[in-house]
Amino acid sequence: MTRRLMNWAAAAAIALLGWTSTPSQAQEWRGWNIHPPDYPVSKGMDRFTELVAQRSNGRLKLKTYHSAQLGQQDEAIQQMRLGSIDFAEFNLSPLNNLVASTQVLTLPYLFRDVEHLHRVVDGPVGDQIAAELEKVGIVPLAWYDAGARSFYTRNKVTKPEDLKGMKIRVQTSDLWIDLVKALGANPTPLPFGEVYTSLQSGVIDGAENNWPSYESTRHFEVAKYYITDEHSNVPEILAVSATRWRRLNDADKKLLKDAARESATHQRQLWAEREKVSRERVIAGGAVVTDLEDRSGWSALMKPVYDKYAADPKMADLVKQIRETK
Ligand code: BDP
Repeated sequence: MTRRLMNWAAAAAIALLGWTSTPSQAQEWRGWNIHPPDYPVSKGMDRFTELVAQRSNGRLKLKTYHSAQLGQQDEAIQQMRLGSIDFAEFNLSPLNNLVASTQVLTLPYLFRDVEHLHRVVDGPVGDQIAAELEKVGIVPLAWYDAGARSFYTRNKVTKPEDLKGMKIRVQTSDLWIDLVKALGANPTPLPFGEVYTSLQSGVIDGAENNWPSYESTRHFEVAKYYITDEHSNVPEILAVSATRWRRLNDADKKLLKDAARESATHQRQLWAEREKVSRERVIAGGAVVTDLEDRSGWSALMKPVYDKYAADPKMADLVKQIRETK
């Protein structure tokens, strides 16, 4: 009822504004986010919407629905392409099957450190991938941090062989399926929101994620062994729908882009802090961490993933550009 009323009010407002203002300016933009309000991504998005409201003097109204209120990630991607979600923050993995170049940033053991990742996504490689996403209706404005992803399991894992035969949850992405297969485990694609109960019931034996998500989802309660194999540093994007973007004038495009980039600076800072806090929190909550110094035994197993996803000339060139980014 409330939503119907809101829609009616928005429609009435547009009608009143008449031809002097376009609908894209009058309607409230709906933003999708999978994370709870206190998560670094959520705070970054809040900073973004505040800056946009301030700088447009309230003309551009953006509201983020946190905690997957507007659905799980795969649906949200479809909704953004159809224009029913106006902005969102996405991990690149569920975009892998849609836009091949996004796979490059998902590849295992590619980035030297977070500074290297920032230089890549904030530079020509990031711009190229963003341009390709725009063609499918998703316009990235800035890159958010998501740290390194590592495995966590119900039974203890200290080396790749221990994963053999285990059912490991992955995001919807062929690359992720092959990455987990390369380690001898059985990849099981599942929405993020179903991982906790699937771990609890034993439908899956493990999953993989960064410290903040391992903590915020409380997965550590049902899969307490975390091993810092850090197999992927796949980043995330703050994006708007192409439907909205195309209707904006250049000044508003710049306003949104600047606000998004500033929000990313904020998010990256919060991210670095939260990674440490989350690690402490899960350990206090009973998680048993195996810290790895030498990951060469893990990365050596990733050759089939590179052979399949980084072999064609375009992908090989992107990998080369990334490796050569100082
Ligand atoms: C988190 C990402 C989120 C993904 C989730 C997942 O921030 O976008 O949906 O992992 O594994 O780290 O599904």
